[in-house]
Amino acid sequence: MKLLDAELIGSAFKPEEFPKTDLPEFAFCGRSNVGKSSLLNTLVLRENLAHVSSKPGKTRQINFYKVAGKYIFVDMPGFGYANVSKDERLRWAELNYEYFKRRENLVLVALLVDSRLEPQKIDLAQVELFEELRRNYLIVFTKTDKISEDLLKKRIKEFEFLLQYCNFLIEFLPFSAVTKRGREELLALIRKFAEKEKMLK
Ligand SMILES: Nc1nc2c(ncn2[C@@H]2O[C@H](COP(=O)(O)OP(=O)(O)O)[C@@H](O)[C@H]2O)c(=O)[nH]1
Ligand SMILES: [Mg+2]
Repeated sequence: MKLLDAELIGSAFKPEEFPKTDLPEFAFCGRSNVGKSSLLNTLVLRENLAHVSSKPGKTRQINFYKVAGKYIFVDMPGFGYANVSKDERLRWAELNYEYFKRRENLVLVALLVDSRLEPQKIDLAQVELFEELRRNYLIVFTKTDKISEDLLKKRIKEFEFLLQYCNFLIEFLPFSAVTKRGREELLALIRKFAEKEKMLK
């Protein structure tokens, strides 16, 4: 397994702060505590690229990383944390919308969902946004080391049923930061989408 070098190239609290880049971009999003920081660290094999925190809902800004000199990985702020004000929630929703609407080099979004939970409304709202904005996305099931293979199959079926008419869904990907399940598959998908983007340019 290779260690990828990663460098923070920008943080944005508002759209004007999005960095200008010309590399293919990949965004990672999901509810607070879903395992996003752990997944990002597993992908680049770093201990602390994205801060793994025990306090959910702390990161409000969008963080942009240049990875392996070839990609931009974007760490979106976690959502769905109960203990935030209405103002904060609105601010998050606007930043989230503007990001997915505006980013020209964004080629693929990974929406992380906790494999232990039934499909959540707030995650399905993100799916609707990606469909509306015509963004390719995959659903990553996190923490699969915590559930049985039978439950995982059932979970995937539930999502398959709900998302059967979606046009921009690429695939469902089981993942675990503990066993590193799904890491190679996710990196392969990222390479594939980056190549495709290069050929289109
Ligand atoms: N068992 C297990 N725990 C995980 C996994 N990924 C994250 N966690 C734990 O879930 C909690 C939240 O993880 P974190 O990556 O900070 O989530 P974030 O808020 O989405 O960035 C932490 O206690 C992690 O150790 C996983 O794949 N398996
Ligand atoms: Mg985090």
